[in-house]
Amino acid sequence: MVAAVARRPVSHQQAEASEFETDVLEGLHAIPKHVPAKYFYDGAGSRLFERITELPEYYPTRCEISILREHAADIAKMIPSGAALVEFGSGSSKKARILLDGAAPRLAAYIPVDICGEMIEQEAAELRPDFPQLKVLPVTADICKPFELPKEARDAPARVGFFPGSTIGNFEPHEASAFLRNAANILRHGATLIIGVDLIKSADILNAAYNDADGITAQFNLNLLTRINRELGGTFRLDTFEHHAFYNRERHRIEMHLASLKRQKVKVAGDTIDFRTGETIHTENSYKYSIESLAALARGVGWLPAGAWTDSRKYFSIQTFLLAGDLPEFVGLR
Ligand code: AVJ
Repeated sequence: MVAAVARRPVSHQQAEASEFETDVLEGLHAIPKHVPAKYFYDGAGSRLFERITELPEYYPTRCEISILREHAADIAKMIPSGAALVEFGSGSSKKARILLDGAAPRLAAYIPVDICGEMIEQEAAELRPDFPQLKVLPVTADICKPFELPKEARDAPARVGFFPGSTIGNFEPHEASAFLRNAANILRHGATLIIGVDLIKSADILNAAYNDADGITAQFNLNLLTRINRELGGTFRLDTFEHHAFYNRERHRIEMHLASLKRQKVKVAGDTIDFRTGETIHTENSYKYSIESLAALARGVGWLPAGAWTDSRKYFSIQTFLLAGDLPEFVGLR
């Protein structure tokens, strides 16, 4: 009758910290050194990202919002009556609100999905008073893995996925393809996907967007080291690392790195990490697509291009896709 092992309850916080530790140590022991970009977004990182979206050089957020506003009526036509709107990786609901302003009355439900449960619960609480008739049903899940939608969404005649912010650009192309396949499996037959994607453009404009004059993007990048110091007992000295961001034309991506200004040793979670002068930690890739290159990726996992809108300078795009036929016919087989 004696329980052999007293299981310590593992809080969500602890579980996250240990995944952070595993990923950071694995990345810092690898060649080249890297840390996944998703770890930028602690409290300070999220606030710095909000400031980035307001910078004169950082065009994506303003462009995307202007496309959503300007083409709201056309985009709304992609949302059938009675549909459930599923937002993937929903940070702030600012962009969803633009769709909800027109579509809320005919939606079965709005389902923001994010790995950070705390954030979407707060977002839902802020949304409900403004859309009192709308069922707001947050789901805490990793958008890259299978998860179940609430009954209201499963029973709806159609589901519309919304993935704004060019977040898909943080994925490697094979991961972006896996995300699109997962989205198809979750949204099922008759689904629509509305994606916001940053477009390939001149290197000057791209480089400026990630090297702002005020140095906010540098602070955002360096904050990762502050987070490692605080949460993993790191000994990074921020004045010995420098923000590097550049457009890699061959791979159509912005790369962000943190470069060590000297030869040094840094401790993280009890491990020692050696840096050569100039050696970098690769902290982010932000892939840029053309309308055609995203469509090709989507087609490969069963999504048919159904529409695309851009701003007047063709900096950013909103692209829509329809799921062709029933899933068992093709998903995973192409
Ligand atoms: C959140 C992936 C859209 O790649 O532009 C902004 C993050 N990094 N400045 C991007 C980011 C540096 C951003 N995304």
